[in-house]
Amino acid sequence: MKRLKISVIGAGNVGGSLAQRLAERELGDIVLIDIPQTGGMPAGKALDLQEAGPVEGYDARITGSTDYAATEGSALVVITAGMARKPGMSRDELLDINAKIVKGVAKEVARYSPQAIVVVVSNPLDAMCYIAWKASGFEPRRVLGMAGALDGARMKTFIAEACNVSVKDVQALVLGGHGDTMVPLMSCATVAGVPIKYLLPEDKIQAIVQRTRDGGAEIVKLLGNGSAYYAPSASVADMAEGIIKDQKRVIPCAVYLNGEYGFKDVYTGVPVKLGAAGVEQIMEIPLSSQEKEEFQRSAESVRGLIESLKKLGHLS
Ligand code: NAI
Ligand code: 2OP
Repeated sequence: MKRLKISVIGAGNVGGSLAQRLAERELGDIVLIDIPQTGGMPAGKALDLQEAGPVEGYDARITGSTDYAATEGSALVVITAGMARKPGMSRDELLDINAKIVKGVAKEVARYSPQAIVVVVSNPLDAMCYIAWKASGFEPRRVLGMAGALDGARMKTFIAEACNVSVKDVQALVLGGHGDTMVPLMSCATVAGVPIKYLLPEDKIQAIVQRTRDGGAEIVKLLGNGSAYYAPSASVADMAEGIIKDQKRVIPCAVYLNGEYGFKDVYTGVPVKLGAAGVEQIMEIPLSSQEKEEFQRSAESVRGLIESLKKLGHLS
């Protein structure tokens, strides 16, 4: 069977770590792309990963380049290009600089891989999905963003720790934008199907909600330079596997809403079914009035960023 091509744009921390995970899962041949100013860096990382193949036992052709021609005919493209936040910086402060980068990248993706499915990682995530969608001209089901998988993984980690149980038995769901207003849905959190409200007191539950919202900032502060990449790359790898293997995985992702949950013309995080066609179904779940209010606030904050993109001239 012919191996599919997966291109990762931005060969930095997330991009490099993601290329390793994709190779280890043998999801296809991998192309790492970065800007010409990085010289041989993408090719160097690619060769290093290729040489790990005989040790790890994976078969994948991994190449790196600063020329988008190498990405031609990709089935899947992951955009990790852009600046990461520094301590004290919010994701939203990356808006202007990363909008320019993501717009340019999305145009190259559309030029060389017109049939690709695009997974956006660059921040601020939901607004960058919107700009990638517009700049690519692709239908919305082929442009989605990674956030809920990561935020949910953080929430599961904190629940497992608080309950002293295996992470394998924890289920959790985070809706909304990938920012301070995200909505960790404690009503959907369970340990092996047992609702979390029967296992933890309210103050512990609220502490988990807040730590989930602050999850990215907690890592930024600890690292001192740059942001998280191991859990982000693992989250993208799960989405990539769901798409490449047509697994029909249900994973929360940032997707274009056209009436679902009462929102129109905005990208934000909701549970979706992922398969070979990209976003194959948006799942609408009932929410309490408080959850609805929080979700509304989160979607409105993404809408505010999209308005800023318009004012800055990125969406004209
Ligand atoms: P990084 O700084 O390690 O890597 C970014 C790479 O992008 C650099 O190698 C840079 O040269 C490259 N780049 C810049 N402009 C480019 C262009 N026009 N074309 C191709 N490559 C370009 O940053 P890191 O840690 O890999 O993060 C990347 C982005 O992902 C950031 O915006 C970060 O905030 C975001 N992120 C989002 C997450 C999410 O949950 N959605 C999780 C983690 C990171
Ligand atoms: C995170 O949540 C930086 O958005 C990234 O770690």
